[in-house]
Amino acid sequence: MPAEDTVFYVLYDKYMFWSILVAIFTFGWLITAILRYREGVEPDTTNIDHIEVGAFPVDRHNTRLEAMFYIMPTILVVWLTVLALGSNTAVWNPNEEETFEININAYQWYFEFDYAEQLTWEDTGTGIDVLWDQGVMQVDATGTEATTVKVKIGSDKSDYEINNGSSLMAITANYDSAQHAYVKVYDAEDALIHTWENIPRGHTFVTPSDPMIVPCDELVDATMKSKSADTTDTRNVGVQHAFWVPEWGMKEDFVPGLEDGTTLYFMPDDSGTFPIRCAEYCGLQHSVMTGQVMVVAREGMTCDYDSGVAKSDTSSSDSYDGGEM
Ligand SMILES: [Cu+2]
Repeated sequence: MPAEDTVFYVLYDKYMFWSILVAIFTFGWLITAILRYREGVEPDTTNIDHIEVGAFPVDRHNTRLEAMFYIMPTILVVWLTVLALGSNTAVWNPNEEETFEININAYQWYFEFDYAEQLTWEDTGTGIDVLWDQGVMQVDATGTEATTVKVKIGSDKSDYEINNGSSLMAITANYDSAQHAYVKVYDAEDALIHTWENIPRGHTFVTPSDPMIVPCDELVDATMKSKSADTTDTRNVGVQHAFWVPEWGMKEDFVPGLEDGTTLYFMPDDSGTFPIRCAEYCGLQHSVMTGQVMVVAREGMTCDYDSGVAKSDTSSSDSYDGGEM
């Protein structure tokens, strides 16, 4: 979701369109008047009794034209208001039935991502496919550079060797979808080339070591609360923070003491990793309160904004594509 795709960027384009139209008209008229009434050019006064500098020519006024001076700008302002309110509606009133819910908690000085819904995701386009079936894990890495497979299920970790261009089968009977699990595939240089991960409901990630992982093409409904690291004193509720993803032009405050928290909706459409910053001064280590948001494809899906694959049709950006003026 680059910032150019957000409703407010689209709104900016629409305002720019109408501003340019008004500017062409206004400056066109201005230049015409300058040329027509410049010094040395005798104005055509055949139908005018007298012209006085600084006074409206009441002898020969045009009621229709004067009314237009009021009506046209009024219509334009009303139209721009409708456009602006439309963007607000898209941002604040999404269809709540089909959202990916996540809780974002801010502490001094880190973010915590608490999963209200399960998410199983896998890298796409790497040529590797991870499958789990009845406790058997299968890594199909045919024709790739894969050499090592690291598996984590709950707190158990194990490593497997894999020959170039082959696949791997392993019995991992204790896997169940309620546990945090991942399969990471590395090449001979120890570079991570493929990830499969299951994030169960109730799992938490903490910055800066973990990213916030969200699915693409789904409306993410984030509930944001500021909490105190000191849980022994319930009166201690935390301080102001703000969750900011600069590349998306998106920001929301964490307000201490607000019981239901604040809400942020966003729909990422391109996979990738984007930096998060705290945008509200929150104490001595405010500057290191950073993190990353990772947009991934759910297992078996791809992030393909243009063709609409896996795209929810209740998305807020649907009714605001850039083509519409
Ligand atoms: Cu902060």
